[in-house]
Amino acid sequence: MTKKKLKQIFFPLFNSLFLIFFISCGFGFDSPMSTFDAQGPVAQLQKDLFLFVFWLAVVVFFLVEGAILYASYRYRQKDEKLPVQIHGNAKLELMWTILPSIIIVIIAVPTVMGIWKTQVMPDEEKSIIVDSIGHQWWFEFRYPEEEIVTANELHIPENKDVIVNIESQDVIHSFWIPKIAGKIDMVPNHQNKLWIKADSPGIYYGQCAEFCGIAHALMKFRVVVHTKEDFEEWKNDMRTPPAALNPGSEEDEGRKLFIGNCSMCHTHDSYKKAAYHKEIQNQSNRWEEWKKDKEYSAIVSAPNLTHFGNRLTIGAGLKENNLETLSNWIENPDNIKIGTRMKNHAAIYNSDDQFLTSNEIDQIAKYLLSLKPDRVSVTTYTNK
Ligand code: HEC
Ligand SMILES: [Cu+2]
Repeated sequence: MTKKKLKQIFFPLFNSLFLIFFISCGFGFDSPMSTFDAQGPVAQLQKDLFLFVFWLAVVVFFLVEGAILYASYRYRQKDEKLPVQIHGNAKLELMWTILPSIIIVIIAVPTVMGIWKTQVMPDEEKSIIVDSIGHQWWFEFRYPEEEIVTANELHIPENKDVIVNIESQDVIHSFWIPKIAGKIDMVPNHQNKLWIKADSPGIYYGQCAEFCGIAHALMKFRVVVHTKEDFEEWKNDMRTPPAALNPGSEEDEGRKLFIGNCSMCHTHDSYKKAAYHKEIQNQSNRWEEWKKDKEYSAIVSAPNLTHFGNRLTIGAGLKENNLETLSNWIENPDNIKIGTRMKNHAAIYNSDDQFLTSNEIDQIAKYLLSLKPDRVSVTTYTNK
């Protein structure tokens, strides 16, 4: 091979390798969904394992590529003579069988240990138990011991083991909080378990990681990690009724409209005693309906909107929750998220005599934003 040809092959190759390297660095190892910015022991373990295998692979890459480059240069064709013709080389063959086997063992030991560590659940008595249920296209969170139910926002205290029981009430989804723990599938009729723990307070991003239909990429959630005291406050909040409304106020008008147009799908009073079991019964009835008719069943599962005024986001983690985005959503969920069951089934979009005026939409949005406990709310945290 001529020097010119060598240049033609190797320069583009090395340039693209460097480009790939710099691009991956440039995208930020601490972006909201980066697994490189581990913020809990499970994510840390997974990251350490990844880096260990990665650097080992880098070493193997340079050794093997180096040998190839060396051999192709050292033994390049110099004249017309045929090289010595050999058949097999026992020493070499033994070496390239034994060496990789050793490398595989070196990788297998910490991997299997890691699997054990993440699969063995912490002591239930000392942990927080959460049931997380995947729905097209949002996440439900239940606290069976506290009898609290909420949607698209998982609240946990810092530095405490949390056992998440994971299921689905339609298709297969996947539960993933990149900075706190790796993913596990949410499967209908089968419970998976994951334990997580977050090092410090903040707001973390979660995401469905299994293709589950048209809005799959738009199925997200937030994890609010509280200090220990704030977590107690949050639980109390979830049992406290919202502030009373002035009769005749816009919010109160919104309340009536909500009861008439939205409450057949959305529960918004789960702060009441015994509301928890009712809501779970509701959701499982809806699931039965869905199983009978997946396409057209008008009875669909919908996110619980209790204390919606305190929620950070709408559309399952898509947009910040405020008057503008919320009105936009109620006017037409398609504005924010395609394919929702709300758009497909709510009468306000599908029957000519039930459309809402923009004034009515505004009143409903104001009502939803007024839904928060009648007391000073807990600390707001920053995004991680
Ligand atoms: C036919 C059932 C149905 C009706 C009726 C309905 N919704 Fe929904 N709603 C849903 C479903 C399903 C979702 C989840 C959509 C998604 O994220 O894919 C949803 C989501 C929402 C969300 C976002 C919640 C979150 O945490 O992201 C809000 C807010 C909302 N609906 C408000 C309303 C209002 C206000 C009305 C009445 C004007 C209404 N909905 C009527 C089914 C319904
Ligand atoms: Cu999903």
